[in-house]
Amino acid sequence: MKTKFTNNPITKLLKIDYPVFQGAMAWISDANLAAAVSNAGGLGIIAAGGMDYALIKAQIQKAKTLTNKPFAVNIMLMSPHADDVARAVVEEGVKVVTTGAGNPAKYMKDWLNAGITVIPIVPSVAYAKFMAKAGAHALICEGCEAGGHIGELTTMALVPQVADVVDLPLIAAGGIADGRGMAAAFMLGAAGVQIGTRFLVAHECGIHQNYKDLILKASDIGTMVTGRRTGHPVRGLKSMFSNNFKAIEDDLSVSNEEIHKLGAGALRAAAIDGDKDKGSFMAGQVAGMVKKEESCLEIIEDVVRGFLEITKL
Ligand code: TUI
Repeated sequence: MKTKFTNNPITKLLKIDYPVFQGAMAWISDANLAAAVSNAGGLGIIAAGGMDYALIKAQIQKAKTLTNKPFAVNIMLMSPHADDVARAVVEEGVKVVTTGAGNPAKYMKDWLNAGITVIPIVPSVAYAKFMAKAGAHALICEGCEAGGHIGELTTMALVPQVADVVDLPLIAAGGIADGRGMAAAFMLGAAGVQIGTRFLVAHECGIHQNYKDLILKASDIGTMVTGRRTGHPVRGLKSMFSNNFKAIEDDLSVSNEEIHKLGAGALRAAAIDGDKDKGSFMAGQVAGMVKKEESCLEIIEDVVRGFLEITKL
């Protein structure tokens, strides 16, 4: 199977076996999960969202002990620790950085000087063009089927429009959980995919079992978007938290600041405590397709096998 992707621009750029990235999920994607994905031949990504300087350094060092394969760090640009994390990846010699939820332009020079491969997540054509000009090596085009913080466009609409105007390898994200989604993404112009939600139930994913059980029993219409009013829309499982959040958000007497406070700590409550009342269980629309717990290797092999069957490569 490995030889099938020798001519793929993503596997060549990153020196990995399969052009399959594990989505960076704050409070979830740690060194253990990232290393398991990298060891399976994909690109494991440590999510620095929620981590300070000391914690991300420790996680990077841990990942180096768990895998000899390339792995990435995702820098969540809305994080108060973004500056520190941006420095930590240079100090630790991280080879690949992805960014999300904002503009990484102010870090690009340092990262490129350090020889880091930079792959920003983009939600629009304008942003894709901007990142290409800033020196990005590839782009993750994330549609609003994805879990977590999302843009306006679907993956189906975003990927081909970016492919038409940007001459960089593209990784499609949002709404992809199996080989069919991967094949569809390639038809749209992507050369790789990023998968988040399916990895939530990986054996190597250390989140609370309540979170995994909620994903396993989610239906196709099991997610909703909150936070549109604050300008930071987030997709997650329908829950006590998201329904409350939506009701308060619709109440115009409540200030944006108060709404922000509501969200604080909710990711941790979901991932670490499995708190069904207070937790924000972020997940993509494909949650309804995720039906069993598996290892990262089984997930990646199933996605790639499905892709190869459909495309007859
Ligand atoms: O970043 C994500 N997904 C995330 S981050 C996250 S942590 C969080 N916690 C609480 C509230 C909000 C977030 C959970 N999920 N995906 C990548 C992504 N990037 N989606 C959209 C964007 C994006 C949006 C605007 C990228 C660039 C951008 O630029 C605007 C600008 O000029 O700053």
